[in-house]
Amino acid sequence: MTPGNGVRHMRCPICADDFVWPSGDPNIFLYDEESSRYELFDISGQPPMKQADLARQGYRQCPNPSGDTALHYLPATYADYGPPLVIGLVGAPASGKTHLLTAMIRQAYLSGLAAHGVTVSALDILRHNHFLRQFIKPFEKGGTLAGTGTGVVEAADILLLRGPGGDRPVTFFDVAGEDLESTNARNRATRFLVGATAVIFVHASEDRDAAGQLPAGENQSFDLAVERLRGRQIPAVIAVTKSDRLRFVPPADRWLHRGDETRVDADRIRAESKDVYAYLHRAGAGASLRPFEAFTKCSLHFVSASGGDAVPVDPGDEDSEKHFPRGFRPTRVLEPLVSILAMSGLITGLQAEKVGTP
Ligand SMILES: Nc1nc2c(ncn2[C@@H]2O[C@H](COP(=O)(O)OP(=O)(O)O)[C@@H](O)[C@H]2O)c(=O)[nH]1
Ligand SMILES: [Mg+2]
Ligand SMILES: [Zn+2]
Repeated sequence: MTPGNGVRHMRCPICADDFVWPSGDPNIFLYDEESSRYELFDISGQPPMKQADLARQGYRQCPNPSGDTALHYLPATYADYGPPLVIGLVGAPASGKTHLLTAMIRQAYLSGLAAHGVTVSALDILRHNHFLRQFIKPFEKGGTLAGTGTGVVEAADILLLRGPGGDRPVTFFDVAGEDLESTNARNRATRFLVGATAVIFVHASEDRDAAGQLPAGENQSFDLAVERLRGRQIPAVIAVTKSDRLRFVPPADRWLHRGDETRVDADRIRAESKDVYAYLHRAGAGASLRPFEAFTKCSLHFVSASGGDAVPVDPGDEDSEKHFPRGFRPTRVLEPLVSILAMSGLITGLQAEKVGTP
């Protein structure tokens, strides 16, 4: 990535354009809370310690050479680390993507990856604070999270993960399921797929429609993403979320009872993948298995973001707002991320190298 002359080509996670990173340019943007604006500062006059500190809080404006995206900013230190990871969530509307991502980032932040030698911090501090306020805090209070509006093109969060395989920026995308099902080629919301280095395919177990029926056997969001990613050998995982509904159903119950794993074991991940595969196959959700057929490295996981179904705030009124009165009990939400980190080389070792292989 960094040739001898120090020039570093980067791909912007937001607009997916490639450009030469302006390393050494002392002009960085700092966000001013009062005016809610990014303001340009020349930090070259500052002593080195202060420069480093300002850079950590600062931003660079993406030049977006193809000129197809509204003004956007990246953390000023984005290019100071190893190859960035860009992880996108793909799944039908209301499949549970936002709850899963929230539970996953929250737990990763609470040192949930420490057993794997991985630490987590916010790389884009503004973005992370927004994610914290918008999703993690309401989640902790037991509220249901707002649906993701269509047309979201920004990343949900940009973190710095430090692991045995190096320190790497990790950007997460969580767009609306409706956008993922759109066949409009000009739909910007799914452009993150161009720059994605890994995908979490999210399938909701036992989601029934208004008539109480299980959905028909297709999965348009998966199909469209698989088609667009065809030929790019990136790691993929299939997360069967809302698995709390399967807590009395073998063999899902056995996996859910294990809780978080403390080490990467390729055979165990393969065994869980087989069980999830069999579950989806039996449930008539063969269409949700397409990522497994399309990607050479793929693992499958039972997860639950909330630990149970949301119930109406007013028990007498099915249509009232819903919440989780006993709070959240996320189960195995980090396993899909751990698999991706192993398949991406951030978690290392003989076992990690075998994750996702048949
Ligand atoms: N039982 C159960 N319900 C969930 C879980 N995660 C999300 N839900 C419910 O599924 C609905 C859609 O979730 P959301 O994350 O907004 O889906 P998205 O549209 O894919 O982002 C919400 O009403 C949640 O209450 C879970 O792990 N278990
Ligand atoms: Mg959502
Ligand atoms: Zn950009």
